[in-house]
Amino acid sequence: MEEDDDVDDGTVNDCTLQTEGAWNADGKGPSIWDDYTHNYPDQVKDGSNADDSVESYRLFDSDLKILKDLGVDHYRFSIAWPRIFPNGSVHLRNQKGIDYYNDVIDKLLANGIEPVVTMFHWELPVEIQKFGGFTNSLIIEQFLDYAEELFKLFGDRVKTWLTINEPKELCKALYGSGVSPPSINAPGVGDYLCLTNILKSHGATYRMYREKFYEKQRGRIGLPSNINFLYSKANNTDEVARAMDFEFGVVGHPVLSKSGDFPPHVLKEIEQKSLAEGRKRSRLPSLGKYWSSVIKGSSDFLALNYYTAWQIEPLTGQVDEDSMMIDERDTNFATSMFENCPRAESVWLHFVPQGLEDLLKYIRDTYDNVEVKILENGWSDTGGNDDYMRIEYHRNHLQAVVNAINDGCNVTSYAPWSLMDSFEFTSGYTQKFGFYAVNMTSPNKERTPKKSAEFYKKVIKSKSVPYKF
Ligand code: PNW
Repeated sequence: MEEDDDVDDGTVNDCTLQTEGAWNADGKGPSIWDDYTHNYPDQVKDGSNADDSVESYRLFDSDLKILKDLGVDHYRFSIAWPRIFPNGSVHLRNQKGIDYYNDVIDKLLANGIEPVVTMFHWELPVEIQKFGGFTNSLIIEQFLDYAEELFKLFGDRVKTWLTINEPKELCKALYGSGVSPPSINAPGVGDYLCLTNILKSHGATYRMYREKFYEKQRGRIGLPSNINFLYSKANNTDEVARAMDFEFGVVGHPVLSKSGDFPPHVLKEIEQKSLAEGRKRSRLPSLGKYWSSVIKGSSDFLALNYYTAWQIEPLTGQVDEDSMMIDERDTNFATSMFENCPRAESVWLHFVPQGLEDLLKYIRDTYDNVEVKILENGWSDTGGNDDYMRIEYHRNHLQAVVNAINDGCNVTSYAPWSLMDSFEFTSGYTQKFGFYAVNMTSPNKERTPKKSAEFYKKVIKSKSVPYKF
């Protein structure tokens, strides 16, 4: 990053489910991931679970030490809903869980590190899933109750809140393809129900904060969205615009556009298909006037997770059920990787830094140059401390951000994913994203800096992108 540029690039982040461990300690209730990994260990690549993980619940002081070692000024972490409300309902609270997050927040602040808090990073209380989770509109008031408690408990000190991590990826995995618990395979139906309920939960939370808390607490709220940039194989800009409406518009358009609704052609195409299937109405539930007005403008910045870019072409062959985009039956686009870009350990991830620059320009032009905070950006490998590819990844992505800023994009912060290696959902511990390795066989699970930690320290200290390392 150039000397004169004002992006705050000090943050790193981690997800609680992936790092805390202590899955049933001190009164915590089970999340759907606890149940799933216990009941179906064969569904996790290495048969592992997050029961202990890297033990941030017990070893937060070690995390704090490496945060200070890096020199960051923000730390993004998530609150595990069932750690403080064991069955999801706020009438039963677990004081020890609350004490833990108070301690984390206070220690961060005492060390000059601002807490950036995700309310929900996929640790859904089992009891809530029993009633349908995000496919039941009851979730809206359950989430609202939960969010209100978080503002009351922590809002005096937390000034940046993120509601629900990656709605599109979450809905697709849980209720579309069903690759994650509760494994509901209802593509084009379950995922859309989930998406609308998340948008409503998020919008209602934003309004409630504004009405009840903003005056005193003065915090800001965002909805973290993973957006991969899509390039047309045929170099067709119309295809890119239409595909991006499915990739980001299904989450971003209702929040950021003037209509407060899904992109018009997305609405039209899904409705036409649904009617042609003999249904009475669109599989994509209508938001309606009231909810559109709640959701419209319900974020103070665009919270962006960027990892990679893909190629698209009109779908001609068979539908790929595993496509990471929203259902191909509706998008009518097939996605593929670029042949010549280095591949990470995660199958969906390869090295396309230009995609970040192009995405930021797309956001600038499509959504009125909204402020963007980059909340995740990272590279997975199989481990090892000489992680030069991770350094190249971050160096090139930071340069892409600088280029975009120099071109008028409104980016105000950058946070890599992630601080240390941790539990990577159905990939278990086989994919590493961290700047620090964790000794999983030692009692105190020591964190050791990789070469990339040294690199990132330099970035933070110099506020510039080092050309050589
Ligand atoms: C993120 N994609 O999810 C999550 O927010 C993190 O918890 C996770 O550790 C990280 O990615 C690395 O996997 C994503 O298909 C899931 O492009 C899928 C995609 C991107 C991010």
